[in-house]
Amino acid sequence: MTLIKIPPAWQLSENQVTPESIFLNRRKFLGGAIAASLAAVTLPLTACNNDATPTLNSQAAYKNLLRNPNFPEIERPITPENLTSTYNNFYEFGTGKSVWQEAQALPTENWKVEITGLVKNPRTYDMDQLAKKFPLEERIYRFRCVEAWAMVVPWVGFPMRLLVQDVEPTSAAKFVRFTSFYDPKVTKGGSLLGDRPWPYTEGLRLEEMMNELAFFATGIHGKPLPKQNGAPLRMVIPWKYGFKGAKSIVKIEFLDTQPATFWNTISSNEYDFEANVNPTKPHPRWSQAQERIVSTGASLLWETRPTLPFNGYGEYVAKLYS
Ligand SMILES: Nc1nc2c(c(=O)[nH]1)N[C@H]1C(S)=C(S)[C@@H](COP(=O)(O)O)O[C@H]1N2
Ligand SMILES: [Mo]
Repeated sequence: MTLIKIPPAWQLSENQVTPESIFLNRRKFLGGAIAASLAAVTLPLTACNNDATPTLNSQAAYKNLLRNPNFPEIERPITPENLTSTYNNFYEFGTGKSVWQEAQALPTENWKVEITGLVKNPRTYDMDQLAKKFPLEERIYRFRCVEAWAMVVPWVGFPMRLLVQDVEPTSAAKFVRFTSFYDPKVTKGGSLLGDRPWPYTEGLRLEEMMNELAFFATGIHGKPLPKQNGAPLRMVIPWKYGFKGAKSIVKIEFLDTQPATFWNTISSNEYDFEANVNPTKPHPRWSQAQERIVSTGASLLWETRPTLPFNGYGEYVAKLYS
């Protein structure tokens, strides 16, 4: 009935597997991969479009989610929902970490995302169209803010590469700019920072956007994204610092030159365009060698761990920078 009933071969483990069942699911995956790939050949893929597909904002789209077994639990526990939803950066709504209440002002109904620039098929998607086109999957990713705090987040969404293939960039496209929602009547925290280059924008090289890890999230913890986490659509680039992951995206533009971005424009020596997680490259005002795992209680008491190059994702992305 839903778009996620006929998974590709690699989408076999169930949502919300417990740590103990991970090994079982991996074995099931190895054993089932061949059968599933045969099934993928014989089953009509158009089955995805038959019934009324639940909207990305609705709870129903998040039933029976399939966790991508390439991104299962990692060596760190998943950050609990009460922390991912209350410890945030969203400067449109305020400068502190407790912006979740202010962020409830974000109007996520009838959301549209415009894809424009150097593409053969410019489009404006609403969230239903995105839901029909791109099957949702769950991925557990490390998350590392440039401020040296870290989480482990179970995102739900789809790989950016699928959207790129849908709009077909021309050969002139080399960069992509992502723009967040901004309306000073709503995003009232924006002015607290003084004069800033709003709206929030971020950018990637097209090759980075095409990498397997680059992800659009519509959900978290098996549910639609809360507004404070960037509903209804946000970027997740797990090998880069968190500021590269713009929230509440309204526009995606394919460009031939590197775009100016929010933090890079404000302070280019502190927030470079590339912004890959790198323990050996300190921020001008603090070391990046260690990170603090977001927990309850005083942040000074949080567990620290060594920062991993590319946030632990070198096997996927180091080739982009060699
Ligand atoms: N539009 C917008 N996107 C944003 C930000 C922001 O202030 N505005 N903050 C960034 C930073 S610095 C981080 S660390 C992450 C935080 O995401 P989270 O609150 O979901 O953990 O969002 C990023 N995306
Ligand atoms: Mo951040």
